[in-house]
Amino acid sequence: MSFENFATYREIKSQAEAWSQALEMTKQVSQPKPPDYDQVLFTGCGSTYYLSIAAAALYQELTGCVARAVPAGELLLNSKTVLSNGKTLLVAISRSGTTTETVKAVEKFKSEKHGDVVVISNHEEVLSSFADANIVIVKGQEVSVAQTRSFASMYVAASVFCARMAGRGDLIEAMHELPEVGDRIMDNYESLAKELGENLDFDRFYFLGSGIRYGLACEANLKMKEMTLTHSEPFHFLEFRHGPMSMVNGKAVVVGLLSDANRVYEEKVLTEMKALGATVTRLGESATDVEFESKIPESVRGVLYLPVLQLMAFYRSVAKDLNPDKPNHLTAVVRLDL
Ligand code: F1P
Repeated sequence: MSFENFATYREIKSQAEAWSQALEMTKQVSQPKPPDYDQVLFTGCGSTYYLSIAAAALYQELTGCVARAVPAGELLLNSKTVLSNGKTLLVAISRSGTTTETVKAVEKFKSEKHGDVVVISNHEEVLSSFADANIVIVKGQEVSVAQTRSFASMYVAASVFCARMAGRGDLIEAMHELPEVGDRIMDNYESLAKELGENLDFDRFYFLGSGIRYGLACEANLKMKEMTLTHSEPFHFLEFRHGPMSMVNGKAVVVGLLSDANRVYEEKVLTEMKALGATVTRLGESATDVEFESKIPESVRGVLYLPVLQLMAFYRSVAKDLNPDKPNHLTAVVRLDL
């Protein structure tokens, strides 16, 4: 069978060109000014909520300003738990630009005059009509339901947005290496992704990521669920010891999205899980099972964790005779009568 028959495979393998477009589009868009806002909120649904978690952590790390992520459904129905009386910058992220909760939440945010809106999407749709700054990466568009190329393109855009808000032109310059490194990683490690993905002795996956990587661990986890119907969960590294590690056995895979800064603490968790029988896979800049060797600053190379984990979920889906292009019960966009 040719894996190229699957849209998901083609979209994962071609994503680096969408990263390039994200970089160029986001550099050009007019930016809000950080001092104008008391807080920055990132919002989306499903994958784009996990992207919001990753982006909010990066925004606060780079700018020192308070930033939070909230599911669009929560911003719509429980806005008093996230909105303050001050002026808010809302970054609304959506592949389709038509997800009902996200559109309704942004519409309400604007009508109640809470602040300004930045939209990051792959389609110029109704969500973009509310944008004060609109970033649309059309090369991230995809036909499959589970987000892969789209997510990565919007994440690169969000990373550029955060770096620009922090005045870090140096980081944006370094990001130009990402597409080439991404393609090299896929060439070098697709076989590892296939080997792990096709091993159906594994029945549970845990994705560990801390700081700016936790949202990415959540997204990798969602790919595993959506494409393969496998029990999987994301955790912050040190959190995994506080109960969830009771699930570790010889059928478990523990995937570590390793940082440079806290590597010693993160490695210790993985070593302990290996001793409990887990198969451990490390992704990171160097001396890992998946080595980036990117020389790109840690804060803006997060997208590099994604392709191998997307491919691993893809190969497991096919090995289980599932169709990764059509995940169980799911549609590409959730439309509600709210
Ligand atoms: C949001 C979303 C996806 C999910 C699935 C259904 O879509 O929930 O995150 O993976 O594809 O739609 P969008 O608002 O990003 O278009």
